[in-house]
Amino acid sequence: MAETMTYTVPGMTCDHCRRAVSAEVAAVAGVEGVDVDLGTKLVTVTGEGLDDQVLRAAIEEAGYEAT
Ligand SMILES: [Cu+2]
Repeated sequence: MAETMTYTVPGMTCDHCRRAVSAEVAAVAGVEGVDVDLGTKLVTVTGEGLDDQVLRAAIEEAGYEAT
């Protein structure tokens, strides 16, 4: 059963940010898709068995903070 997690990441401002966050989050186990909307600062993650703590850590690893 696919699930969706959404995070607000205010620090994302440009395409570089989008790619950095997408790459880190996409590497997390269970993640099947990542969508970054720079307008709303929303990161939407789809996949199976998603772990909130691990996803937040991946966003931080990219250099950003999920609020
Ligand atoms: Cu940027």
